[in-house]
Amino acid sequence: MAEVAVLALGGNLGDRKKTIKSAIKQIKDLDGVVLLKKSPLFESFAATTEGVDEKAPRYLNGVIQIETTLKPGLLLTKLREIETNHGRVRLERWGSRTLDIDIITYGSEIKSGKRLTLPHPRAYERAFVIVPWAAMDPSAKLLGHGSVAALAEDLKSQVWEI
Ligand code: A4P
Ligand code: MG
Repeated sequence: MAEVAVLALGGNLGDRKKTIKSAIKQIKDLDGVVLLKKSPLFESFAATTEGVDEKAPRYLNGVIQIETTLKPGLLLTKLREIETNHGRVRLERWGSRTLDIDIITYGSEIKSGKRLTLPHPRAYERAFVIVPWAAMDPSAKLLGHGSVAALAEDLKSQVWEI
């Protein structure tokens, strides 16, 4: 059965726009995935484990909505491969990266696993996820947090469209 999922893409190293566009194309080309919607891209300062770092390279972020027959675990594996194809190296948590792809929601699935937590546990408070999502889908709801557009109202000063 096909489910609708929301994916967030972001990066702060290299040609960020080119990387995100290329990653969206590779996601679209996966067997069992149809691209439904994509957001505009927004820039923001890096959120690090130490707080907001205005001196670190700025991130570019966007979200997409897909329909997929891939189960969440397999989808995550495919997305990790696409990150690696774009030069992602894992050095430190929340460290600079060419490309990060997170699964924000997968249908109405709720799970808290070692490898995968759904919905993404930090999505609701992240301007770089919520603001593009609201722009892409003004009527979207995030399980446990309600209207994405309402969440975006409080977060929109932290990101800018480029
Ligand atoms: N994982 C669990 N649930 C999920 C999910 N729903 N989607 C696990 C994707 N992955 C999920 O991720 C760490 C682990 O999370 C994986 O092993 C996966 O099994 P990672 O991509 O290896 O590392 P990460 O991205 O550094 O960690 P994490 O915890 O995903 O961080 P976030 O919350 O994604 O934050 N600042 C700006 N401005 N823009 C950004 O995009 N991104 C981050 C990363 C930090 N600061 C940022 C941005
Ligand atoms: Mg991540």
